[in-house]
Amino acid sequence: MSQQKMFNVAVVGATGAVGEQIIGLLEKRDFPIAELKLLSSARSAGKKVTFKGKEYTVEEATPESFKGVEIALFSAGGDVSKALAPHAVKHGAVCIDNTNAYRMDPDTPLVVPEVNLDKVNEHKGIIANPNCSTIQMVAALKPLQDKYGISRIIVSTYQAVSGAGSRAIDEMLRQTREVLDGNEANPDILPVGSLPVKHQIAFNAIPQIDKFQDNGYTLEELKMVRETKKIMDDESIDVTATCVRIPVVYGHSESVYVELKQDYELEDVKKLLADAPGVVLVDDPAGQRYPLATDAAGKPDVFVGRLRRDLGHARGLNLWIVSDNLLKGAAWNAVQIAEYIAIEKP
Ligand code: NAP
Ligand code: 3JN
Repeated sequence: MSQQKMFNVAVVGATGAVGEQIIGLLEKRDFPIAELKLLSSARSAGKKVTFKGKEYTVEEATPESFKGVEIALFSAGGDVSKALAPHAVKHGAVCIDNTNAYRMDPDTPLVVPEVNLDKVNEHKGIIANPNCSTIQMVAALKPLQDKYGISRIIVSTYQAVSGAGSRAIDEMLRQTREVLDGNEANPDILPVGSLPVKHQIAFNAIPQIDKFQDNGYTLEELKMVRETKKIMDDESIDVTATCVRIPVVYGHSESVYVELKQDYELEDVKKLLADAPGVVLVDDPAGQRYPLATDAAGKPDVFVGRLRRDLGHARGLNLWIVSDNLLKGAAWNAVQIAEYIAIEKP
């Protein structure tokens, strides 16, 4: 048997909510790393991070940081990816980008391994990781698309604050304490939008994730629409989304209605999902068991339940889909792609 090659790996955004999860997974999965570079902005440069018992010093990310880097995992926002990923590619690295920067670029594969892993082989230096809300939905719907075809998807999300970064987690916890103490919530971070208008997230639901677009949808909603069509490789699927932030720390939940192209039996759909890679079926109304964010947190899987036929449309199906937004929704999906490149790729 040939020896596993070891890779020089860079994590850009290493001090962030997603970056920390990426580092944790690289350690847990014993990723074949020769040298590891942990990169951030100048703010966190000098910070110490322990990886496999060894202390690493976080460095400021610059175009020169990528000399000798073979795999670079980016989660420092779209502007950083746009500014630095081309330099990483020039230095010979394959970039796995967690941001919106390249997702809809026709030359960049947008990959969810359970759906379209083969697209990785078409990359020209950058592979995009989809938005967290898209990843968990398409991972669960892919087996249905393959067996029955999908004509329409209507999704409403219930998204955890960790999706908006570590400052949003702190904000939600702080506000909760303030409100319980009888004080004002003093919102400061959410929603992340184009205006300085902020709303209370503690004990609330905010129907805005990312900036509003001219058509009345938010960018998060349009990401779901566009990315779903690209990953499922079918522009004809009608997708509409409403994305809502709720006061949960980890785990996005989604109410998803799909219209299938062919008739289905509910029991067949359950079996299909129970057997699907990366998907766990939790669907036991009699036992009051269904996917919950608190159960999904910390796990790599996509949990699906509450399966029921639509009462008006015979080929309509309702599902409840839950996953840890920082794991399958970001870090784990990226590390799965990195493992394919480093270990499995022919
Ligand atoms: P976060 O907790 O706020 O962390 C941001 C990270 O980016 C920090 O490490 C920060 O370093 C670094 N950074 C900021 N500006 C930088 C710069 N100019 N140069 C280099 N590094 C810089 O945010 P997060 O939740 O981890 O999310 C980070 C990004 O990942 C998001 O903006 C988004 O694009 C992407 N994301 C994707 C998904 C998904 O759905 N796949 C989900 C969440 C996030 P400092 O410590 O120095 O500030
Ligand atoms: O809000 C969430 O739950 C997911 C957020 C994702 C996100 C946050 C800031 C910038 C993204 C993303 O992955 O689409 C971006 C971005 O890259 O534009």
